[in-house]
Amino acid sequence: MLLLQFSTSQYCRKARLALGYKKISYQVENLTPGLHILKLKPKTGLSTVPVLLPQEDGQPEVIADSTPILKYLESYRPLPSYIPANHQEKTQAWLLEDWLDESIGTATRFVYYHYRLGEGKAIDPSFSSQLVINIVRFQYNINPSSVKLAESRLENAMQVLSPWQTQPYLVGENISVADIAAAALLSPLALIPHYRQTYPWLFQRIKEIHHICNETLPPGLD
Ligand SMILES: N[C@@H](CCC(=O)N[C@@H](CS)C(=O)NCC(=O)O)C(=O)O
Repeated sequence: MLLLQFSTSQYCRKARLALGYKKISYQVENLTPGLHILKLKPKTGLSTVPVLLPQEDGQPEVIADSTPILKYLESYRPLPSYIPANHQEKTQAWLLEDWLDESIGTATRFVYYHYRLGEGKAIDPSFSSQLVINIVRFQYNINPSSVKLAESRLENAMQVLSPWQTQPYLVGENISVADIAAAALLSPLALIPHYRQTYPWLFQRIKEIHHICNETLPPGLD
């Protein structure tokens, strides 16, 4: 299988966690931001990574978006499963996955890029890095007001994710798509001291999920 990705994208990390959990061997192709559209648009009609190319007879040619990728991998290799068998837990896990994708992954992006341009500039002050960050800021309309809203969404998210304070998994007794999504999509916060100091349990769980999924730890936790 081939995963088209940006190496630093937390949505691509989510796909890698799923591939790693299922012990599926794969290769990655790192796309160049900006030029990625030329490669992706004709294949998927979208401009976002991750995109998975199974490259096997009898399999779909292309799967775009991290959620369909997780669903596809579950059907491709059902065991070990990251979807609860219990109906209520399954619904809960997918609900959390969708909320993490649509709301919390975006809020994390806003807060993270805002930090990288200000207090966190020293992480990589190079011209090329700051240029990419500025393009992302422009693309997603990241400004002090939208960052403030994102920060308050993240504070709320910590309440929703509070089961992680006392138990290893967000839903039920086993790892689920909710843990995989949370571990990937919140991982950029590991570089921001406020979150590290206020929510140490969050980063402990992120580390544990990465170990279970055989995935390299994100920057700040490595
Ligand atoms: N809902 C999508 C979100 C993916 C996403 O936002 N990817 C970003 C990188 S983190 C991207 O490809 N941005 C480039 C663009 O929008 O052109 C998923 O889960 O795959």
